[in-house]
Amino acid sequence: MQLLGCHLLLFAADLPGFTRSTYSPDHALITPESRVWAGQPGWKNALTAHLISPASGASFSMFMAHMKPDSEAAPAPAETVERFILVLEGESQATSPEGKTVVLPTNHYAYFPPNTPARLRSATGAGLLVYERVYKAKGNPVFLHGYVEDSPLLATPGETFQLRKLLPQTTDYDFNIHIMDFNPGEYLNVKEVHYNQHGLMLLDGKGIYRLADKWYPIQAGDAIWMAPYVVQWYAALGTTPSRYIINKDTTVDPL
Ligand code: UGY
Ligand code: MN
Repeated sequence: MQLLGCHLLLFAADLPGFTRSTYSPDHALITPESRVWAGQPGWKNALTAHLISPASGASFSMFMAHMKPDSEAAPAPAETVERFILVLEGESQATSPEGKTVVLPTNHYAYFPPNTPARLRSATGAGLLVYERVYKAKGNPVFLHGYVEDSPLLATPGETFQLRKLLPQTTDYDFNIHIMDFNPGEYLNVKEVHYNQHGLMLLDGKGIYRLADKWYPIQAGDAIWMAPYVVQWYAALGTTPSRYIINKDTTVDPL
């Protein structure tokens, strides 16, 4: 039976020793079967899986957090570290610096500036994608939160994808979080090369990601690390739209 092609395709992901994950100095693909869950100081009743961190040459960390019922996260570990979270499943709650409870269901996000009294917990359990980095600007970023779909679509001259930026585009914030939507068949017009680094997670759909001189089939749940200047390009394929989340440091002078 397993000699039939369709069976081989179905079982490929479960083959002992098989993974699509790959790492090179300028990019990495981290697929779900490669996530390693562990405890992390400050995360009570929660497990985290780091996908990208300074250990891979990045200037930021990107990790998943599995918050069990009645869990909480201490503030980001150093006073200079800022944190962004997107709720992938379940519901978490933040306490604003003013002490107000902010409910964060799936597809809601929150930004915690460095050294904030704002707190994060989950009463009933939640799955999060978390970005952390050392704050590099000299502004006054504040705690904020929102629902992804409420964020307005922005102009993308020359491109067909739809773009949302979840953080304010002011010099108070030294990075932004982009949500990019593609219909099947749409692709990046610019074959990008730039100084910014990216940590990406494909939230929906499937397609082909070009990184340097390699083309990777990817699907929802896959994460990608892009070092500065790596050639990057995406084409959405299949029958359903693609959505990805990606971080980008923007207001920091590359010098
Ligand atoms: O803004 C960006 O750099 C973004 N378009 N990059 C990407 O999607 N790989
Ligand atoms: Mn880019």
